[in-house]
Amino acid sequence: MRCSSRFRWYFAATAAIVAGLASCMTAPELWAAGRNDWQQPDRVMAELHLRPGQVVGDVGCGTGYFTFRIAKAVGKEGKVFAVDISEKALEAIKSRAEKDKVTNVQTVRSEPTDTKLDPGCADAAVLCLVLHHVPQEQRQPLLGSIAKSLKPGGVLFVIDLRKVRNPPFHTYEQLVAREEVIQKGAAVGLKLDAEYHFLPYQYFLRFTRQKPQDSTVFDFERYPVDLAPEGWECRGSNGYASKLSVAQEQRNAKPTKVLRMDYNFEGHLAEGYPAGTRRSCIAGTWEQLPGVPRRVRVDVKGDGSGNNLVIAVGEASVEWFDYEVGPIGWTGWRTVEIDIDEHWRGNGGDGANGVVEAPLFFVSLNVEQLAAPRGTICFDNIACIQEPPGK
Ligand SMILES: C[S@@+](CC[C@H](N)C(=O)[O-])C[C@H]1O[C@@H](n2cnc3c(N)ncnc32)[C@H](O)[C@@H]1O
Ligand SMILES: [Ca+2]
Ligand SMILES: [Ca+2]
Repeated sequence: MRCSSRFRWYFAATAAIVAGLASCMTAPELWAAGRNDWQQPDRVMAELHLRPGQVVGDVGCGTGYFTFRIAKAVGKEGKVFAVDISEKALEAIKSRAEKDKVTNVQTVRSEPTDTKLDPGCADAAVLCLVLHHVPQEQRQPLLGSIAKSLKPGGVLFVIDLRKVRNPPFHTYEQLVAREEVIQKGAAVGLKLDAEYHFLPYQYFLRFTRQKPQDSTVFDFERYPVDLAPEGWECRGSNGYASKLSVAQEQRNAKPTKVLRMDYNFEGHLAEGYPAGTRRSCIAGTWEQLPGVPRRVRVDVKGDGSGNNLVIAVGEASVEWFDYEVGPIGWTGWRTVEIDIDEHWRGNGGDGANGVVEAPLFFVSLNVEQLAAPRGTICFDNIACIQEPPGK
């Protein structure tokens, strides 16, 4: 008899429940016992299209249901990083690898929002039945960390339980909707490009890490000279004494427009800042920066003032990060670059979780008084770089 696949799965699940009831199994045990029936590991593995020699991250590997299947698919020349936050899970993987003489599995103890994998190291990653164990606010950062570990063009497979009413074995609240995964993936540069519908309880999605996009460059060429560019403002408690404008500069034998900040700290109230550190003269823009910026680069014409330059970014969870460039000891043009995952001096804001989440919606260039009360600093070619550092 040929039966519809839905009927077959219903039948398999029912049979498992009956068998389970008979032996007093708990729901999770029941779930695990019949797993090959509903997980269809051979068909899933075929859809991963892994090739010998590839490097794959099995994130939230557990005791290795997929890890060892992947290890076989990528062969001796390839490698599987078995990533989990649980030491116990990793111990189980290590014993099994030892017992079965599997040499291409390397365990990695991760943090909830950091896979600890090297940037751009993997051809593919698998995230199976993990997201519903991850608290809501950690899901996007975890996906971002996985995206970062993939080579550009690398793929992530996400398999998780469909968020349906009255789900078997889990509560509705625990489950993560397919749409949420797609939306959070998109925010970290993972594009949904395939979906498989053969699993009875789970969605099965394939995402591709998008190739780095062109940087967003603010070169100020579209603004008239002398007018503060639209969307940018000059702030600070004596902001009116400071002025933001667009200036014409002769640079490298080529004329260009730049953002010019004439700052004046005199009369500034130093409230809330250590004596002698007066923060003012903030040039900022609210234009959203698409993609997943890893670094911010800006050309700066210094004034030799010795004042402090700080670049701040605001991001998707309404958190603010301050990156300290240091004292402006130079005159003439210099390119400065900050790695937005590191070297930050402080953070805060409504959704502060210490993680930079895409997209950035705010970039500002701040001068703090350490030395001279007045000066002029110019900025040009503010760029958001999509590649991870070291690329
Ligand atoms: C239900 S098991 C799934 C294991 C395996 N992927 C599978 O398909 O059998 C979930 C695993 O995810 C791990 N986990 C939960 N949150 C994690 C996170 N933020 N990063 C990495 N692993 C995580 C748990 O420790 C657990 O081993
Ligand atoms: Ca310019
Ligand atoms: Ca954040």
